Amino acid sequence: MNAITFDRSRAKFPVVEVATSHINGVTLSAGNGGERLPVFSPASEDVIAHLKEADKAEVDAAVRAAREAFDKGPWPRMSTDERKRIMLQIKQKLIEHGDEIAYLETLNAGLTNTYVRGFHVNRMGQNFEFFAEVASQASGDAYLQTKPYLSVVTREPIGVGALIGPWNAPIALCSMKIASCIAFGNTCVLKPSEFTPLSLLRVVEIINSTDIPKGVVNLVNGRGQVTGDALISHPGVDVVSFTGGTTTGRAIASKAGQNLKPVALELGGKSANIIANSANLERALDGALLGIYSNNGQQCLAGSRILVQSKIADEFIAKFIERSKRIVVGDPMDPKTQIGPVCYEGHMKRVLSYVDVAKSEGGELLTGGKRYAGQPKGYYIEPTAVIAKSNTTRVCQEEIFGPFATFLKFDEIDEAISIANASDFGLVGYIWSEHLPTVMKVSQSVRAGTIWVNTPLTRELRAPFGGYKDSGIGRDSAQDCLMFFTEAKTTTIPLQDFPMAKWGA
Ligand code: TXE
Repeated sequence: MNAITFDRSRAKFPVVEVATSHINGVTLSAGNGGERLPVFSPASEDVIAHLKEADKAEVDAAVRAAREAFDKGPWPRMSTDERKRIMLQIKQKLIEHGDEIAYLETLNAGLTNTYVRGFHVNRMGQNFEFFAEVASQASGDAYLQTKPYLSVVTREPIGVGALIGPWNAPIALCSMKIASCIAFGNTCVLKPSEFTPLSLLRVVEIINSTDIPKGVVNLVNGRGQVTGDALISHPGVDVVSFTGGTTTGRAIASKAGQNLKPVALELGGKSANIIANSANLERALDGALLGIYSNNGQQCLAGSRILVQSKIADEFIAKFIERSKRIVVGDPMDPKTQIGPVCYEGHMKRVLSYVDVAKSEGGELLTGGKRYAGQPKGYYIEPTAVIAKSNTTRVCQEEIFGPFATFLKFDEIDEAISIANASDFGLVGYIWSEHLPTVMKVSQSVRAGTIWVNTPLTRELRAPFGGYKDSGIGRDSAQDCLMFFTEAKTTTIPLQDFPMAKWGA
């Protein structure tokens, strides 16, 4: 097998040499100087570009542009129908550039092109349409109970959003943040992950090629400790929305707390995927494989703790191993590939380190556990599964965030529920069973923000999505995003004159 290589002159779509910031409708020129970081292709380990890190002054310029667009610009003041027209224009342009955006996403994040083009690009477009609709349907409240007053509650945009995104699904997750923030009349500064700056820089350029006023959507590139920290600490920011790891989430929430800024955190998970004796085994198997291995195993909502009931456990695990071995790992640009490389070298090493952790805890490696040998370079990992000794082990408690499944067996459903809940996380829970009382018991007892019954990974945009416990604070949904990205204002008007004390008369 020949190594995959990156040749800029033969790239399918243009790839910037230096990814900079995009402020007030303009992508900054790279110029000289500044901190520059290499940007890698996880498929080939080639340096495909560099990132010029935004320092404090550059972040300040981006926040000032967003502030100006919010305080004085037309966006918060325009009619909702006009904003909706522009949001739909954004959707159309992003879809038109879908091949280019998907190419950059695959090149930089290692997600398979088939998955990104077929799913994430459409989701990105849908996010703009969905939140345009939400904003256009939003309404306030009126209270007439206290006579002679009419009190009207309206929702006003909150201001400038600092949006911090991760590397595991950059366009799908960050487009949701941008769309849900700006739909209600806010402006924003997005900071993508320093590992994956390429697709989102292009997305923000395309957004700014529509009729959207300048300064509404800005982007700064750089590391979390530098650019991210400058952004969330900036006094011109009104609200912080973050998706990423729990440790970083804690730091961001503390900082936002000091500045009294509302914060939404979508963090990690270690979700239990419960397969009961009463499951449709074939469907549960399909679902368990997708639940842990899709998106190269890097997703917060993965079903990463697979709990199988004893009567079916041996058969189920044997079939899971057999299928895992036949999954196509390889070049993420190849339409046949099912699992591409994980995003960066340090992450690959971290994921693989859990194989030794599992063994040292008395677990057994069932399949995989190594770098995939079919590619001479790149951060590929064989689809991996272990069976753990108990739920207290690290492989059952820590988010591994790669193509790495951990199995446990259980006897009674109550035991599975206890195991599911014995976790610091609470993002999602899965139950596979054809027996309604079992389904209802699990869905009512597992402490997680979303329960998937006989289905994997189904996001209903209208319904809340977010975590209990260390999986986060806040929810994404039509209503939750409206509440988060707007302030409530009560205006009270007497409907007739009323007696007033005449002080000093
Ligand atoms: O994420 P970080 P990391 C989990 C997953 C993964 C682990 C660590 O388990 O292995 O987190 O990943 C920015 N101020 N998830 O370390 O640090 C950073 O630049 C402001 C779950 O790569 O959370 C990037 O843009 N910003 C997950 C973003 O935070 C800061 C998705 C995410 O990076 C910052 C990703 C700071 N002090 C990882 N420090 C999910 N929920 O889907 C970092 N950042």
